[in-house]
Amino acid sequence: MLYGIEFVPSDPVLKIAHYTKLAEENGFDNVWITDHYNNRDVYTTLAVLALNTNRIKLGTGVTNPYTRNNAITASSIGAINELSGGRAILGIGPGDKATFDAMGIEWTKPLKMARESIETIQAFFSGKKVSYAGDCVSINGAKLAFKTGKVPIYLGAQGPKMLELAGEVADGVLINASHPKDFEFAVKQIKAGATKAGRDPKEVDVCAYACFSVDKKAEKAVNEAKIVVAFIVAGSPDSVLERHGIPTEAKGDIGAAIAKGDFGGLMGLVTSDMTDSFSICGTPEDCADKVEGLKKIGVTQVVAGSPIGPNKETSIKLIGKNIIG
Ligand code: F42
Repeated sequence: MLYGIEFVPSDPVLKIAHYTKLAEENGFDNVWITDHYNNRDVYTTLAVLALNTNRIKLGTGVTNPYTRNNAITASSIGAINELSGGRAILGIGPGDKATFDAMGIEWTKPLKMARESIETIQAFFSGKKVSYAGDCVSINGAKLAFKTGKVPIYLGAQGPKMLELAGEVADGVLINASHPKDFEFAVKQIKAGATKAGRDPKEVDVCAYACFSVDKKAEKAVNEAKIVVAFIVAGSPDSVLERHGIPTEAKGDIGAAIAKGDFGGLMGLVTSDMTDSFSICGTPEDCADKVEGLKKIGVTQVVAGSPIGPNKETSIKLIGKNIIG
């Protein structure tokens, strides 16, 4: 099992650099930095991390092809690969519609856009002059003036077609989920895609990009996870809630509490079924058991995503000592 950690650059870059160094010292293999326009820029953050670490792999977790041209993405992550001595990973996905609406960017054909972008960026990494005339992507003879190396590409995916696409074309897949039921479904889809493309499914790093919260006191860890879980429930398709036996009406109540900013009320609406379905949380032993369950189903990397725990430094050390080992 590989271990990753997610940081959101809503925190200052130097604070993330401190946490990332600590994660490296505690045995984490990968750090993933989210990409939303309202936070600090993902490549600025990764550049600082590259200079402050020696071993940990550095990924966008995840960028998207709507806000940045694919040539720019290839150049940006290529520079991070050079700066870090070959430790970069490009996590890419179709992105978050709500933030694109706010930016005035039209969000069309996410599946097609993802496929065409991966194909284009792979062509840039090979050092060729790139011409691509797709439905969503158009590049007319662009070529990077430096060698990026072949940076692995991971696709952010939850839906059946996106997961299948990851199996066909990506080196890894970042799946926003925490429960074995979701991975049973996901692994089947990834395998189908890999088989269709004549690939060995084992080539694909299957990452549980999980809401993670660990503390020596289970209750503290669970409470810390509740707000993130509430947002996951509110944003989940009904089919996902039904898969976990969670009443779909809960989505409306939780959505209303979020809209009102009633975070106290939210804590009472998030049930233990919800935290169990949508997070890995509890004591180090509880979390280690859940990780073991995911490994059996075919997960090859667990990413400790927000909130990580009530105290990030303590939680990073607990994961290092008790889970990564
Ligand atoms: N998004 C961000 O913007 N920033 C982040 O930092 C970020 C991090 C992140 C980490 C892990 C992760 O798993 C996702 C993350 N995301 C982040 C979200 C990510 O960018 C993607 O939006 C998300 O992973 C994609 O979710 P999804 O697999 O459910 O895909 C959606 C778009 C979907 O509807 N998929 C359908 C499916 O079955 O998979 C396919 C829909 C389809 O077929 N569409 C057709 C097409 O061509 O696109 C068009 C259909 C039509 O009618 O036009």
